[in-house]
Amino acid sequence: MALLPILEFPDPRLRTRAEPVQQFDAALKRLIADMLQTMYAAPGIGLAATQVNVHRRLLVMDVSAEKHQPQVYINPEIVARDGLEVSEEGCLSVPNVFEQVERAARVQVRAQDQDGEPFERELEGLAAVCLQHEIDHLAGKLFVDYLSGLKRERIRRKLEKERRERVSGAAKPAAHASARVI
Ligand code: GNR
Ligand code: NI
Repeated sequence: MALLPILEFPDPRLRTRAEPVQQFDAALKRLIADMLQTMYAAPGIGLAATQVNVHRRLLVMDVSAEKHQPQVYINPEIVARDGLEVSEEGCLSVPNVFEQVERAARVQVRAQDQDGEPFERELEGLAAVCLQHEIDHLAGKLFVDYLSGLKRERIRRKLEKERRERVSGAAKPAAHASARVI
């Protein structure tokens, strides 16, 4: 298993539309295992393939308290939605940003499992929110797209500043590094 790097807003690769999964093979099972490990390590409650720069229609989630109920959705489609609910969302691709987003309160999803077997499931609460958030990723959409342009620009500037500081901080040796090695 491997931890996969997660793309961060405003990386343009997050805007890619994912293509359907067609091969239910060993490589797909390895990708699912890697995505679950990456999601649990982050830690997050969901992860879409788009976020790890794989542009295929697949996502994983685990909204259980104990984090032992992995769910895998391949080629997911929402076939029915009902009600509206506002809740606070975050995203591993938009670190440390939390904003209110309105979504359908309940959804019915049709998808395939890792062997290609079709199934349908009704979700509500956090699972419904998470699934809609992940399906958006597969269409190149981020939760910040529901905010005002002004708010999104502010978030973009904050993340780009943090990234610049991370990069220059990593390049700079610690003040007493040479004293320590000698
Ligand atoms: O870990 C995550 N938490 C979360 C909280 C509220 C609404 C959606 C999410 S999904 C997010 C992980 C992630 O970025 N998935 O794409
Ligand atoms: Ni996300």
